[in-house]
Amino acid sequence: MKRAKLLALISLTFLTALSCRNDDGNIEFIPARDRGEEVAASTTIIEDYLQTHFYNYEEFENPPADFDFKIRFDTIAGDNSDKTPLINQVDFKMVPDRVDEGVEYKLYYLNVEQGGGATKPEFPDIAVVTYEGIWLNEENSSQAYTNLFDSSVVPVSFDLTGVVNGFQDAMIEFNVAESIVTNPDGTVQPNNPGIGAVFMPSGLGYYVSTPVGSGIPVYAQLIFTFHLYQSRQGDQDNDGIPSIFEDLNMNQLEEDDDTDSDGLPNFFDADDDNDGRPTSGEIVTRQYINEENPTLLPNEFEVNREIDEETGDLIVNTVEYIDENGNGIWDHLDEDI
Ligand SMILES: [Ca+2]
Ligand SMILES: [Ca+2]
Ligand SMILES: [Ca+2]
Ligand SMILES: [Ca+2]
Repeated sequence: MKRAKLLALISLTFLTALSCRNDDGNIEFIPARDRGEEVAASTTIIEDYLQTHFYNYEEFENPPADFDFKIRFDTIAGDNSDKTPLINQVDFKMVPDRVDEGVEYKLYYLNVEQGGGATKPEFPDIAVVTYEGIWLNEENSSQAYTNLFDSSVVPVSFDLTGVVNGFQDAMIEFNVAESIVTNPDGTVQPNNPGIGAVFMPSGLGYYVSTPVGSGIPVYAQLIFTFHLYQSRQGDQDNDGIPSIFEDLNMNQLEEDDDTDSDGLPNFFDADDDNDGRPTSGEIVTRQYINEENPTLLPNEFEVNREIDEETGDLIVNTVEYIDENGNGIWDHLDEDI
């Protein structure tokens, strides 16, 4: 299936030039547009869409018997000219560009249902969603204005550090479903999931790094609608420290913490200080079984808690950081020990 590949973006590499053939048939490189300058253009295109479109809010208010709770957009025109435009119903937040420091986006998102579960995904977690991805094109008049490029009606898991940034930024605003019901035929259904949409400027989408064969134009703004089912904690480098703890400067970005400056951010680095001892060997992980409030050591932190499906036991997972030489630097971040 191509769907997982499409949404995924190798977020650590960014193209800075586009190649194309000139009139003589030779390959020419065109520098990518200035990311800061592109912000205003993206915002205008998205706001124009939000002003001229509405979603099926009436169906959500009074759901028909067979309603699938999918968000659908349409143009405000004709019979629908009295509909409330999206611009009056969306929220927004300011989000940093991941490439150029100082560049910021106004990221619009639509919160149709917050989600009835207790937790929200953290930005480096793994989210289970159904979704549709649409690109918005104003670059090339020979292509359609909007086009569905990717979707999944069955729930799929996405590593939020590996998808387009605007999707990550939106997902952390929603709660997971209250519960997941498994039907007799094996399909699953969420009970009270997070339901929403995000309208992302190209700089938080693919910019010029559009997936090969996807047909997404460069600089396209993207719209994703989604149902958020579940999420689980990410530990992408499997070093025993959840990725949320590896965001040392706590700026909600996984890309810019790299203790040993080896180009691998800490969340993706199994030897964070490059001293040859893996991080997993420089920390202590523990499990407490059926202890609601275990007494933790001074430098021991709760990582997560889960219920063992077979035994029903409550398991509290912890990590203890060590500073063996007492120099104030945790061993797993200390290249000297
Ligand atoms: Ca980790
Ligand atoms: Ca590193
Ligand atoms: Ca690490
Ligand atoms: Ca060390």
